[in-house]
Amino acid sequence: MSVVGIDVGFQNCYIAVARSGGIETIANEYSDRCTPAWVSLASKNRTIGNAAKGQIITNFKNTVHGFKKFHGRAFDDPYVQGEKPKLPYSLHKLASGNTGIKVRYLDEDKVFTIEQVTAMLLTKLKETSESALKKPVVDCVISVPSFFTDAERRSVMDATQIAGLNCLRLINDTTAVALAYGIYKQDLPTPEEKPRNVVFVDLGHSSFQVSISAFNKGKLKVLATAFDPYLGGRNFDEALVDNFCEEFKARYKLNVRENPRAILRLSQECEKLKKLMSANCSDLPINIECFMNDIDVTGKMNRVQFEELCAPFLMRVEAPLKAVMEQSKLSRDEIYAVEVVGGATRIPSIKERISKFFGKDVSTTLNADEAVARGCALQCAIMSPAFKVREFSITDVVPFPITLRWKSPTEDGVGECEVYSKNHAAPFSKVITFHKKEPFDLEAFYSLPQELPYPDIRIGRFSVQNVVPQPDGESSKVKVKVRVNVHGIFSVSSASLIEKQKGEGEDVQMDMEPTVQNEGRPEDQVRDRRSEKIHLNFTFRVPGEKQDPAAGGSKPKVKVKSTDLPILANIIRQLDRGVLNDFVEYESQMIVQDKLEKERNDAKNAVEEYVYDLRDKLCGIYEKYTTEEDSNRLTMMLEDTENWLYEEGEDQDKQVYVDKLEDLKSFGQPIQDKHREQEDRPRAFEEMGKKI
Ligand code: ATP
Ligand code: K
Ligand code: MG
Repeated sequence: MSVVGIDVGFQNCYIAVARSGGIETIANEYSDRCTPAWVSLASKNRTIGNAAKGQIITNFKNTVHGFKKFHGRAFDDPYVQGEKPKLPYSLHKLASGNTGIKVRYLDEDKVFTIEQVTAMLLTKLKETSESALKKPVVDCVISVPSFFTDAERRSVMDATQIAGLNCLRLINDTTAVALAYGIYKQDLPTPEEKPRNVVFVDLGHSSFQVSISAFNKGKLKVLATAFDPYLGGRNFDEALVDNFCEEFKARYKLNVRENPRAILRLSQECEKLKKLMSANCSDLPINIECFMNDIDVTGKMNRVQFEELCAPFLMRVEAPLKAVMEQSKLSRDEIYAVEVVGGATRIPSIKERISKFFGKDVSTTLNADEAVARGCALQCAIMSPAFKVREFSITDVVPFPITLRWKSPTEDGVGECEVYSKNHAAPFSKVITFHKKEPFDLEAFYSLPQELPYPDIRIGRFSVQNVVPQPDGESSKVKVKVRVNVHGIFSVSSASLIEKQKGEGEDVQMDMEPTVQNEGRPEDQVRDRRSEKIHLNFTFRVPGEKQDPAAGGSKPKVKVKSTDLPILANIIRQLDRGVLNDFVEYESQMIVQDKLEKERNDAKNAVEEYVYDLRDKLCGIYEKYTTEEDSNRLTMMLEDTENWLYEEGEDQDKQVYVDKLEDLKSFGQPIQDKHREQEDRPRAFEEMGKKI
């Protein structure tokens, strides 16, 4: 069983695995521990990661990046509409209203859903893990931003399924970092002592996340999270790009905005400049040769100018810090440390602002790039039965409060109840009791629109079916279980109809107001899914008494029968399940296609290599093992083959190359054999000499 943690960043992905030695971040085939979140589609195959990034200039229309935040988003979403003009590839409105990506693939126009695109990236990350671990990888833990909503999380989960992964947990970025921080600490307070409160800050390429966790031995509890989902390193790059676009327009009369390739090159150079400015205060140059219309451009900037240019973004750092402190109700001196991760926290002015706000230096004890992936791998190891890891329980929070709404005969025709408040512990499940005579719908939505990262507050409609009145015509008691699961995804997970058994029992109050009942400690939900079974015997509330779900004992027990009720879920923006299965199939076809294309290319390269190698040797070490005539004939053949490779041989089936190589070898091999024989002879004599 594999133990793999994956940080799928907006820009950079990292993989950590558990091996006998501990948690290790692994490198891809380019010996790079970072795999860019890039996918490039072409007429014969896909390239993903580093190789895809290399296609950006030559194949920019079909090279996709910056797609992480299209998960779960409507095409009409303001964020999506705002991104559209900035992207070199095309977005497409899917029939479902979701955001799709339109590219040329296998010489056809193709639209991929965002789940498919992320699945392509995950396929690459899966393969990288498999070649490092030398075994199949299925189980994994993947990180998402803490502000990801239900729709976004479900969409990422579907992507993992398309890629053939079994995601044991979607874990919030900052929670993964907290785990990576806490699990190795030997000096955490005991459960009875006051917890150690640590702030975690992650500023990546696209977003800013802050959380506070309280640590005791063997556990961490997230107290609060806050974020700016639209603040990240990319804002700083964009500010630089804007600046130089204007400057180049004035100085060189170039309209850079109209040229997507030029914009892409300028972005890359601006990002480099930004990074250099983190280490250097003085003027730094930007030089791009043959930028547009054969013109070379140059520019420069220093840190003071950069900070001025980016002041509007720097100003946004404080709000989430303030929010997280207010929510946690902690004072600054109750904060033990402020740990920062994420590439963009390397900007000195960002660090300064954070440290000024908390009145203490920020700590960089964690690896800024790899901590999220390491935390994911640790969580995966904890959840995997194959690994023995120190027990460490995590209680996370619900970032956005969730409300249920239903039709009700009383009040204004609707009933409503907030089932999860802000920062409610998660995972967690609750049982809500309804009194109904017929099937009913529960509409789930986010209660605070202003806090959500997008305007659509809906989560989904859950229809509780097969509800019937009691034999005496009265309403039936329906117990509905709602939960936020280990991935942070909400659902109405089960429902049951409770029937009193004839002739027995007390007169039980059937109030019209639903009652909410918490089930178990949140930790139990992670460890033991069985605890979610609805028990057959309930202790009902007797009129006039205070409700106490835990109490039993002296109260009269009523014999009841519980019947599971089917629930029909209609989830906002969720991929159709049938379509999802088709995508699983299609992804494996694309994997096969990529593999075949790779084999075809390898076969072609083998011919080319053989040509060069043999030609060299014919005028070198093979010279004395062949006649001049044979050698000339063969050299001609090699030259013909080389020309063929550039002409009709450029794009042939694998078998054609294999045959070609065989053909050449039938001439080359005898010479090679003679050479080897001759080489081996003196050695054979030596051996013989030793024996004698
Ligand atoms: P997200 O967390 O938003 O999904 P991500 O995880 O891909 O994004 P990171 O890898 O944490 O992002 O950070 C990438 C960002 O950090 C980029 O904007 C990059 O330019 C920036 N960055 C990296 N090193 C430096 C540096 N030395 N100075 C300034 N910025 C840097
Ligand atoms: K990352
Ligand atoms: Mg990140």
